[in-house]
Amino acid sequence: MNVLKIAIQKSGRLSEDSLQLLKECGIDVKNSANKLKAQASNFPVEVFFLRDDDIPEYVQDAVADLGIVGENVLYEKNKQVEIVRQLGFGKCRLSIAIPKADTYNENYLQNKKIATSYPVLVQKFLNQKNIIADVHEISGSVEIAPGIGLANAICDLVSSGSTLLMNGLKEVEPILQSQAVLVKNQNLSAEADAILNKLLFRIDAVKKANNNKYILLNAPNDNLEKIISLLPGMKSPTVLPLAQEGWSSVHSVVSENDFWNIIEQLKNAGAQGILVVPIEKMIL
Ligand code: PRT
Ligand code: ZN
Repeated sequence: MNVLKIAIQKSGRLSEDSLQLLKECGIDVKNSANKLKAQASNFPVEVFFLRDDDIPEYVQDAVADLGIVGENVLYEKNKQVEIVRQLGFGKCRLSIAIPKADTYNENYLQNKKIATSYPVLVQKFLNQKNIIADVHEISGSVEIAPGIGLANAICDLVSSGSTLLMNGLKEVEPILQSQAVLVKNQNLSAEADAILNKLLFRIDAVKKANNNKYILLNAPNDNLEKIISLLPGMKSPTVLPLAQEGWSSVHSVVSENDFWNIIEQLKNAGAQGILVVPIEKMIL
């Protein structure tokens, strides 16, 4: 074995982000529409293009060493694989939804019929809540089930909520938060594990870079200490004198999460000419 086999979704909501992640890791994969697999030209991986539902089983059975799949599919299929990273894309939630006009309470689902493509996860939720209900598995267009009298409620993936809205439904109970994850076979060879570690090093650098911004600003020297205290940076900020006396240029890294908050505080502390630029890779 000298290549790591990675299964990703062939065509669907996770395909583009999965290929983009590999690309940002410097792995060049050509995705042509009818191909089942493709070998990267500059890294020892081979990419398999599959239906997302099949990925957990293929990774469990070592047809592929790794896979990228939504947590919703992973937990529904319940296969023996190990999650190695959450990837931060494909975010959605699996939720119970009911007709808009109905009032929801904890007894609502009792003895009702629930349509879903996720019978295992729905049954688990019902068991936890001690609710007896009829779980009706359908494979697509779950949201139309109440409207055509097939079910009283549904359980489906939601991201913006507009599909529910358009079908006269409302979300009443999220039962699972989901995002795409990287999973691995539980018995990887030492050789495969070594390639995986190289890949994870790159994925972590890309994820960190995406979660951070490089910031440059001009600071009056009188307020330099205050401004530096707002910018912890990787070690500490870089401070360079400006040509104009009494001013310095300060460079640092800020996290996407507290970005706007920090910018406001920096402005209040007298910072000017603030530039914020994306970071491509970040290695600590
Ligand atoms: O052909 P294949 O089996 O590979 O693809 P698929 O049709 O089963 O899956 P696909 O491409 O639709 O979704 C792949 C994965 O993307 C899912 O398993 C989730 O992990 C993730 N994901 C993220 C979503 C959504 N967001 C999402 N909104 N998957 C589906 N939806 C659907 C949902 O089912 C509903 O129909 O979008 C609609 C709701 O969207 P909003 O924005 O209107 O709320
Ligand atoms: Zn699918």
